[in-house]
Amino acid sequence: MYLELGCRALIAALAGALAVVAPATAAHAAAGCEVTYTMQPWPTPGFLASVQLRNTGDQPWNGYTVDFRFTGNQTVTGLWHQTWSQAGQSVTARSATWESPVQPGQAAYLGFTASYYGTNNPPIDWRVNGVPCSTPDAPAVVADRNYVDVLEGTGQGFSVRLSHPPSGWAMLHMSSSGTGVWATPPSIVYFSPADWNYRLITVMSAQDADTVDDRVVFTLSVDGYAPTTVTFQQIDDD
Ligand SMILES: [Ca+2]
Ligand SMILES: [Ca+2]
Repeated sequence: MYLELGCRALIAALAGALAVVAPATAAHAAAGCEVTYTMQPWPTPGFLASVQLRNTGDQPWNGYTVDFRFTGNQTVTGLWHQTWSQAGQSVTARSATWESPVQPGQAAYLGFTASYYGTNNPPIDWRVNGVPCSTPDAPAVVADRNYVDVLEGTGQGFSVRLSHPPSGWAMLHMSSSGTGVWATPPSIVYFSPADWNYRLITVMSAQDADTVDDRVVFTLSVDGYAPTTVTFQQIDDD
C-alpha cells in the first residue's frame, strides 16, 4: 500500500519536477487518480464546481498540477486556493505551497466558479501531474441514506442525486413495494446536465388502524443509471 522509504526519498528529490515523476519511477510507482465532479447553479450565467481528485496511486502527491478541458465556452472566474490559469478551453491549477502531500487514498479538492452560455457539460481530460484520471463508478442513482425510521403519522425525508451528469433532462422514477399507507408528494423530479445534485423527497407514514410496524421499499431509478433503494420503517403508535 505504502511506498518504500527509498522510493519516497526519490519522489522527494523529484518534487520540483513533478510532471516527470510518473514515467521516471514507473518501475516503483503506479500513479493514478479518480475525479468526482459536481456543479450547481451560481448567479447566472454561471456555476459553482466542486471537484474531488483522489490519489489512487501508491505515491504521495508532493504538490500537484491539475489539468482539465472544457468542451464549451466556460470561463473560470475564481478558483479557491490553488493558483490557476486558463488558455482557451484548457485550465491548469497548481497546488498551494502550504498544502500537505496528498497520500495514496487521500484526495485533493478544487472549487471554482465559472461563467458560460449555452450548454454546460462537465470538463474532460482530467489529469493530475500529467496522469489521466478515471471516473470511479458507473453512473448510479445515489441516496443520502438507504434506511429511514418514521413515526406513524409523521414524515421523513431523504435526498437523491445522480453520480454523473445526464446528457439531457433525466426524470427520476420512483416505485414502492411493502405494507402500510404511505404518501409522497406528487412532485416530478428532474435532473439536468447543469444540476444533478441532491433533491429532497419527503415521505409520510399515514395513520393506520393496525398495530404493525409497516415497511416500504422505494426503488429510485433513472434511465441509464443503476437504481438504488430507500427503505422506510414505520414505528406504529397504536
Ligand atoms: Ca397504526
Ligand atoms: Ca401500521
